[in-house]
Amino acid sequence: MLSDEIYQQLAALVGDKKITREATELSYWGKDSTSLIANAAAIIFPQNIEQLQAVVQLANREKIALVPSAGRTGLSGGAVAAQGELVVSLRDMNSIKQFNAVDRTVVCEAGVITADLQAYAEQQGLYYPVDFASSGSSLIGGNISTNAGGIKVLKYGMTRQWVAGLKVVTGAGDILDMNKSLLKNNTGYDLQQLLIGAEGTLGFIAEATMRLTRSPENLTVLLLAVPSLSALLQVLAHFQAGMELTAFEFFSEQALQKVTTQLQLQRPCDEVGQYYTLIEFEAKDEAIVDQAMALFEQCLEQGIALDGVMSQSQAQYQSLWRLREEISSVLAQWQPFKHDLSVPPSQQGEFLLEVEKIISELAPQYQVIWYGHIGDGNVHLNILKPDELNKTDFDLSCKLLSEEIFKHLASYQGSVSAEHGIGLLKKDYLHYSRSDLEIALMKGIKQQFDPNGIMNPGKIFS
Ligand code: 2HG
Ligand code: ZN
Repeated sequence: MLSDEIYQQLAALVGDKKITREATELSYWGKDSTSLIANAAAIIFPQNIEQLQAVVQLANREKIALVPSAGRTGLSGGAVAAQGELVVSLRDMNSIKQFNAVDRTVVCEAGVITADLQAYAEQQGLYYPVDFASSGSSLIGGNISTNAGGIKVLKYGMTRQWVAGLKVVTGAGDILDMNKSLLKNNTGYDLQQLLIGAEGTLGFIAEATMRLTRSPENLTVLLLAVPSLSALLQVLAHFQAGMELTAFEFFSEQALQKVTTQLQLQRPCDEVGQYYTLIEFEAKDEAIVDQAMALFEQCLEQGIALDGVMSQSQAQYQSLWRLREEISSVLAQWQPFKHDLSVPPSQQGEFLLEVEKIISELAPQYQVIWYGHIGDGNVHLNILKPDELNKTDFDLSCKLLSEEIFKHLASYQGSVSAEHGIGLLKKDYLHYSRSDLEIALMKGIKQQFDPNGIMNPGKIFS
């Protein structure tokens, strides 16, 4: 915990109004979207990179542990101050500084909201393609620190792909300016890449140059009901062979039921599938729409799709997407135990069935909901808490289940966290996805960037 003297020194760096240790503020700012409990010493809001650097330098002198905080939408506990750390929020460093139409890049501070960057890109006639349900509150710095993925990874990749340059305050308190905006720069180790996905364990991302791209034309979705998982994967192969897709998402009948019931939405089609897929593409011209319809009809003929609907308007496009995007927030009331897994799409069929078998044998009373970005190999598994169990007992039993699931995942060389990061919640399972040598090298890298171990201690590994 911070002494009064250090607190006053911090206040002198940023101003009295930009630091607080008021209890309600601490519990709000001290955590992310997980159910972990915040135990923060104080929360500080630097206004610029010089103030941020001064805070990190003071923290090094006084050995104060820091938790970088962005939009606090994380699901792995990466931004939770669980051990009396000082939370450093980059919320106020939120200006979009410079746009370059020729390079198609924009320089923004870490606190820019993802949706604001998307809107800014649109004003320039361009597009920032990394997108997810929490884009209205997540911040670019957090997106970069977690290498956020989302619903359009199939076509556009993850956040990493859109970072052209970074300006960082390292854990040692140095400003590392790699904000170069070069597409080609083969001059040795790419240090910038180390910061992307480092979950704030190496330093603070203060500013980034983000790439923009051409705006997609007339995005359209086709929602199909499918009879089984193997049919779903055949639909994926069929569409990918036939046309370019911007997204291929899926969710189970149980997920659809929860969303339509809770939000009082219409079911999308008459037939009931075991799963549904949302296939998104750019309907640039009639020929593409005809091609999508032809592929859909072939799926019906082959019995790998049961029914479907194609969006005919922007409103219908949005209402179909809503069925997928609302799942996570609708499920929150069941306090689910979450997994964010990836195995190659070709292995998904076998993998999901084996996970279901593990759960039905070890915990048959648990309801399992599958959804996610199956087109890129990333599935979300939410295990719902039965009413009669308390959360602690439920989480404990799910941890035992998880070991079995992860042993199985490791045999596919899958990932224990496809897009949500490791944070606090997944660190016990890191070894299922990364070798001892990899973990040792990661620790060595941390030592270089953060010699006093003040940056987000205990996240990713202990
Ligand atoms: C999504 O794809 C998010 O909806 C959240 O990554 C997943 O809450 C989850 O498990
Ligand atoms: Zn997701």
